[in-house]
Amino acid sequence: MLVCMNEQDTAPCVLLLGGTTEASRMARALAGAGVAGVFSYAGRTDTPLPQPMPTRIGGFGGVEGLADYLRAEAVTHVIDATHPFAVQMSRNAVTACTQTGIPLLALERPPWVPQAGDDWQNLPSQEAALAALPMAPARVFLAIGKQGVAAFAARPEHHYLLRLVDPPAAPPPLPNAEIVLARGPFTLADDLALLRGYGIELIIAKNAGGEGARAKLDAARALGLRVLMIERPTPPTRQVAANVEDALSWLAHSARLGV
Ligand code: 3Y8
Ligand code: NAP
Repeated sequence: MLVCMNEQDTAPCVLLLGGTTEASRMARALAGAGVAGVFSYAGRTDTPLPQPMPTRIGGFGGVEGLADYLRAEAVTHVIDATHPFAVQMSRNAVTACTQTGIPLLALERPPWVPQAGDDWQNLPSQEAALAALPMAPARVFLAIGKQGVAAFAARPEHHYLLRLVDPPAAPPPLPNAEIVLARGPFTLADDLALLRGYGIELIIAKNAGGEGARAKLDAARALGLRVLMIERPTPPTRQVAANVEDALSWLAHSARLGV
């Protein structure tokens, strides 16, 4: 799918690495500004949100695959708007853009910080969150998606509520688990009802930041529930913008300079 104009054309052509609320907002801004480009999903979900720009789905095949893609598609700029926990993609983007000399910008949202009334325990990893579970059986909202669930089979005594985007291919290896299928962004009313409805006593969450997943934290505060908050992995060093407007300015400035 050759979306970018041929090499003679100097107009920018952006590869937008997506999968977050900010990426969807960035796609609308690029399409609105008439900027050529490709939106990229990893293919983690069955029916990802349609985007207002040409879209590719699936991995690139590591750093080399991404570098080959950038050259073959004559991409002029990469904007990495992936999730803060999608750290492998972000690392590959830094390496491939360094190899190809293509400018890269990360569109990164700040982490959530606890507010008055929050009862958080910050943990460096999912394994640490597992170890921090109470000894006595508890009703736990495991709000980390599907990729990390299997590890909690080590603590089968708890009752888990899982929120997944798609139905799992097989039942999770947890004897006491219930599944709700929902695609965010979520609202406070929905998450209050969910926590009350399932009698949740404890939440395990990733420090994703942004607005799409924060409702459960506001609901936890209102209900006085403890949150085991998994801190995000350290991203690679790269240029970062915190919002779409700054990303558009970066693109305009960088394109004018012809870099
Ligand atoms: C495939 C694209 C948009 C993007 C919306 C955001 C908000 C809703 C909240 C909870 C937490 C979780 C999870 C979550 C949220 C947004 C955003 C965000 C968290 C979609 C999407 C893709 C994915 C992948 C999916 C992961 C999972 C993580 C569920 C689309 C809907 C838990 C992360 O079933 C699976 O395999 C799900 C896998 C990676 C984490 C995991 O490890 O399981 N996101 N989520 C992207 C791709 O293929 O490239 O299908 O439309 C996007 C969104 N998910 O445009 O509005 O921006 O963060 N996604 C977390 O943050 O904790 C849910 O339930 O409270
Ligand atoms: P990851 O662990 O960082 O990446 C693993 C591999 O998945 C990458 O090396 C790449 O494969 C492929 N990949 C990841 N994002 C891609 C993208 N946008 N386009 C094309 N290929 C991609 O990623 P992840 O944590 O599984 O996240 C996958 C997707 O879900 C991302 O789009 C992310 O933004 C979204 N998401 C993730 C979370 C989360 O909690 N992790 C939350 C919300 C949304 P190759 O090496 O083959 O190129």
